[in-house]
This record gives sequence, C-alpha cells and structure tokens, in this order.
Amino acid sequence: MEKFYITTPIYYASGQPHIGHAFNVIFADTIARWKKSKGNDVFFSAGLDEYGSKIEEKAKKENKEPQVFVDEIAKTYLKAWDSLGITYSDFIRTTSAKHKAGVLEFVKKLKDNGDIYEGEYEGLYCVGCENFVLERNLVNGLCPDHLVAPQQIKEKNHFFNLKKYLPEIKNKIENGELKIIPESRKNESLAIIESDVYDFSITREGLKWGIPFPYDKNQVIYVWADALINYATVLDYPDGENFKKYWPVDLHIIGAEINKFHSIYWPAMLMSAGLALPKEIFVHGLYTVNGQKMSKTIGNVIDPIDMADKFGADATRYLLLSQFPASEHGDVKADDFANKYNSDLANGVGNQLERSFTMMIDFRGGVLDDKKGLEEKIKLLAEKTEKSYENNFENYKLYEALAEVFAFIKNLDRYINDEKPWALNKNKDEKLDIVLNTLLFGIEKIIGWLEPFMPNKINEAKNYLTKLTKGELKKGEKLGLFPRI
Ligand code: ME8
Repeated sequence: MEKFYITTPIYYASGQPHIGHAFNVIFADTIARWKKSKGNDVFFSAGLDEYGSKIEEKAKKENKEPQVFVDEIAKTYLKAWDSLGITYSDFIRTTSAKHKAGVLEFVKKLKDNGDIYEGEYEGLYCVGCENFVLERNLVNGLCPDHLVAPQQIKEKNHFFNLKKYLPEIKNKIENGELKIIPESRKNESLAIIESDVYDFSITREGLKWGIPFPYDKNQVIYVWADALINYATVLDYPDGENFKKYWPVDLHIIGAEINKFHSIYWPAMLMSAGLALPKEIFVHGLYTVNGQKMSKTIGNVIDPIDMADKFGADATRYLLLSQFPASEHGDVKADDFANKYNSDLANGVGNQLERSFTMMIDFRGGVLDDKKGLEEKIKLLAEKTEKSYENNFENYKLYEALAEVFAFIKNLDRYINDEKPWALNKNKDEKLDIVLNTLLFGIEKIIGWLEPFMPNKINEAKNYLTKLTKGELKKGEKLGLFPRI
C-alpha cells in the first residue's frame, strides 16, 4: 500500500479558529479522504503552534498562565474539527513533551552540523507575523498584514546558516524535485531566494514562553524553527515507527502568507538535519470577509462552529471549498452562504436525488431492471466528468473538481426534463426503464465523487439507496438530504 503523508500548518493558539483555518483543514481532509479511497495508507497531521510572544501576550491580557490559555484554545479547535468531520491521524501541540523532545534532537543535528552561529539582530519585529520585518516592506510604518507598528529590537540571537543551502534549494525548486503549486507561488519563492532572504534567527532572547535553547540559557527556540519541526515530531521523530513509515512529507497544505517559511527555511533545516525534503507544497490563497482581513476589531470573523451549527458539517465543508479556486485569494460575505446552500445543495444535488428516487419508488417500487441498459450519452458524459474530476484532484484543484460534479448534476437534471419519465410512465413506454437505470447510474457516480467532500451526507444517501433498490422503501419515504434554509 503506498503511503501518503499530508499536513496542515499548526495554527497559532492565540485565538479561536475562523473560516480560513477551517478552509485549510477541510481542504487537507478532503484530499486525505480521496487518497484513502484510492487505497493509500494516509497519515494526516494537524495541530497547534502554542509558543511565542503573541500567545504570551494574549494569555497575559486574559490574566491566565500561557499553558492554561493554550489548553482552552486547543479544546475549541478539537471541538471545531470534530464538528466538521476532520479525520486527522494525530493532532500535535507544540507544548507537548513529545514535540519538545523531537525539537531538541532536531536542533542538535543543526548544531552538530555547524549550521548555528551566534549573532546580533537589530531591527524590526512584528509580533503578529512572529517574524523580523524589513523597513522597506512596511506600509506607512505598519506591517501590511497586521496593521500594527513592528517593535524595534536589538538582541543576541542564534542564527541558522540559511545561505549555505540557498543554491541547492533554488535548484530543487526549479527542477521540480521540491514542487511548489501553483506555478505563481513557485515563482514567488524563487524571487524571494533572489532578493529577500537572509540567515534567520532560530532563537529569541528574553522570551520565556518557548522551548529553552540547550546551548544558551538566555534563549528559547524561535517560534518558527520550533513550529516547522512539528511535521517530524508528530510522527515521533527521530525513531518512531510512524516516522520510519511516513517520512518524507508528500504534501504540505499551507496558506500564501507562510510560503517563504515552508519552501525555503524548512527545506534548508531539513537538509542540515540530513532528512528528506517534502515532495509537494500546495499554497492556497486567503479568505477576506466583506473585502477585509478577518479581525475581531472589524467584527467580520466567521466562526466555523457557528456555520456547522447552522448548515451542518458537510454543507459547511462544501460551502468553504466551493467559493473560489484555492490557488487564488477570495472574498466572501457571510450572508451569501445561505443562498449558496439553497441553490447548490437544497435545490441542486438534494433535489436531483430526491426527484430521481421518488420516480424510482413510484414507478418501479425501487427495483429497476438493469438488463434494459443505459443511455449512452450520459455514460459518455460521466466518463468525461470522471476524467477531469480525477485530473483536478491529482492537481489539488478541489474547487474545479466540485464544479465538474455540479455541472454533471445539472446535465442529469436536464436529461430528466427532456425525457419526462412521468410521461413515459403514463404511456407505459418501455424507455422508462432505460431512463431510470441511467438516473441510478448517474446518481451513483455523483455519490462517489462527492464522498470525500461530504462524507456523512453521502453515507446517508448510500444507506437510503441500498434500501431503495431492494424495494424496501414505500412511496413518500424521502431522503431529505439538504432541507431548505
Ligand atoms: O501562520 N484564509 O499560524 P496561523 C485562508 N503558526 N486560510 C487562512 C486564513 C485566511 N484568512 N488565515 C489563516 C501560522 N489561514 C503558524 C504556522 S506551520 C509550521 C506554523 C490558514 O494561525 C492558512 O492555511 O496564522 C494559513 O497558512 C494558516 O491558517 C496559518 O494559521
């Protein structure tokens, strides 16, 4: 069985999850489910990034010990992912003993390899980014991502010799050994290597909330160095069974704002530690809500748990994946979700299934005559749809894969309208059997394609269909997959 190791970033445990995080984890979950359905042995990691100044400050504001604070946040995340049907194999928290042990081992490798040196950093630090920023990248003196003025700091740090690895990383990105998808993000990484990347701190001075750096007691391991290593520690690096079985990473799913860390810093750290690099990095765009970055101050944060309460887990999964192609940034409005739910799910796929099932029960008691065959043109259409569906999945184009399925649903609807099975039934026309067989065939296809996206609803539909085709359902017994809202 071929293994497949897929990861999500570990989100900062500095606040509640929003739909951006939910989008990312649902995207990864859908790919993980699809890979499993292809027979892969999948390991799917998720988790939380729990150290650093941002979290220390937040906890302080709430008068809580940082550990108590992150424990509460972790509970919310676990609840949220549970309510969205996320099937992660393990959930790594950076404050766990297992993570700490792995990080120390990893950092020792870098140290032994002579890639860590002491230096002084003087410049600007954005706590929101948990990163050093350059004057020239500020907008009116503010970090463009967090709209706050960075702090001027001067401190002793231990640096990682990134420069040493840049030529090899550039080479691997160019030749596709380290594949960055989409192409625009690959070009972005290459441009960063050319102009905007320096040796980076792997420790911070004076910060308490972090893993102590064993070689200098005034320093803790810098949040990014610590965080990236989660992808190894979740597998019990260095000698865990999972590590032996699943390393290297097959696919990192990350947001655009952390491309540099994953496509440049991380591979360099791995080379230094003597570990194999990830094969692919898929970089998705970011959600804005009503034209703005989600923020508590603006009040435009959409909570995925609220969405799951209102629409259910599967509809939320669908609604978040079907807004815009993942490779782009996109804007949503909270009020639009209900319309999309009604048009695509209640009136779209829900209605299509209900309408077809009702006719199967009403006209044939559910038991169809498969010897009568299928409509060739729908068979061909399904083959074509399946081909592009698979092709889209292989390239992680989930929005596009969904669009194919929904176009097929529309076509099947049109087929019903053209063939008018109710008239065929009235006239006792033999073609009715072919039409009903064709609908059953089409629906089985739709169900299969939608399964990784909406696992629970599809399970309900499958159970219903089994009963239906055995003739166990009475007239009027409906599936009611997506009730109108
Ligand atoms: O960066 N739209 O954590 P983070 C879409 N701890 N996706 C979004 C999003 C949005 N508006 N906002 C966040 C960190 N995400 C680090 C990562 S990994 C070793 C350390 C998603 O809480 C997106 O995938 O800021 C983004 O990359 C991730 O959440 C980062 O979340």
